[in-house]
Amino acid sequence: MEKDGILRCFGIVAEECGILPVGNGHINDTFKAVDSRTGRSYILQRINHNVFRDVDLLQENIGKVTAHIRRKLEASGETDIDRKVLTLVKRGDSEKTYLQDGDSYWRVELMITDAETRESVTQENARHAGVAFGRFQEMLSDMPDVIGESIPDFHNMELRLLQLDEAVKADVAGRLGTVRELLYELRKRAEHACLAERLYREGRLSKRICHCDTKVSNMLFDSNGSVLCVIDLDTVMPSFVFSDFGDFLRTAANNGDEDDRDLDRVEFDMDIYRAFTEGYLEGAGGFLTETEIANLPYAAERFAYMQAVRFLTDYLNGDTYYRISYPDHNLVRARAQFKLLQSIEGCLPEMAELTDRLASKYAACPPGKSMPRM
Ligand code: GN1
Ligand code: MG
Repeated sequence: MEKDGILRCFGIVAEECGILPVGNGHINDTFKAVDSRTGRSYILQRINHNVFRDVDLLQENIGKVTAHIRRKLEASGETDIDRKVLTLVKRGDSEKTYLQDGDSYWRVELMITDAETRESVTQENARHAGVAFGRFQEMLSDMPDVIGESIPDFHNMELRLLQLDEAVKADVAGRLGTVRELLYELRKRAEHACLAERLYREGRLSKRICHCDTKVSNMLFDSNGSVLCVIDLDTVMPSFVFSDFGDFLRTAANNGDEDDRDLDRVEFDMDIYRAFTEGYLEGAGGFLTETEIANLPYAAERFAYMQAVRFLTDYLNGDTYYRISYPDHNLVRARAQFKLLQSIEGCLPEMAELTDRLASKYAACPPGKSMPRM
């Protein structure tokens, strides 16, 4: 079916020639369309079914999460709610919020109007991002519905390490010889990297509903610089709060690029850490436990480490997951993430001291005060 036909199934009338590609996502294909009768704008997306294998679960998750956030915003007297939470459009003929057409899966959302994105991170927008992602987790912390994992074991560190071991054993691309030193360094840190999984097994850490793809490009800003809305809810799933805290810093607090060959540029930026942590603790309010707050510096380590492991695994597997631009791209990425990890390790005492200080200012449950919630 053509895209205008897909839209008609969602009750929207648009000319095929006016349905234009937008955004720069790597996973789904995204288009903008305007309903010629009402003038209202919509986002049409083809969902990448190879990454998100259970589209029914995916769409149910997003439906539950957005409905819960909408109820919270209404209860707190917010106005302009259609710009502050995503709205999925239902099909005309069913309660479903997606349509399968042959091999493709499609969904439609209301387009959020007069919104801007930011591609680079400053101290100011890092603080705004912290508030937005902290508040996002906080709003979902009492959601009664259960939601599933749209990518099973997505942020499971123990499984990521098993996948690395398998890739090493198979060495299908014959690349093991070039990565031995990096492998040795990563394995030395494996036990520490799995701290969250251990705390969870011991009943000292809970899973919450997290965004799991926190980056500055996944937020929409109002023209005055404040955050309107958190977007890209495909990976929203139960995880440790560390997912959202750590993965944001992995991208935002790196002075170099994710795939920088010049490792001298790859340094952890403590000013971004301070601004983001301050915002995050303010946004999260009182729901975080002592264990969660005390391990926020670990969250930053965990995600630089996890990404080094994932890139190295893909390199050994012959580049089957991440899109690459040149033959050793995944190795360059893995080395850059490892350099970021080393830089974070050097900052840990300062991060711990700062986090404690900010927690006593913003969080209802600062480290030292016991408020177990397991
Ligand atoms: C992928 O495609 P993008 O940039 O949103 C990956 C993340 C990684 C990231 C590394 C579904 O995200 O987990 O951190 O690449 N998403 C998926 O650049 O695997
Ligand atoms: Mg994404």
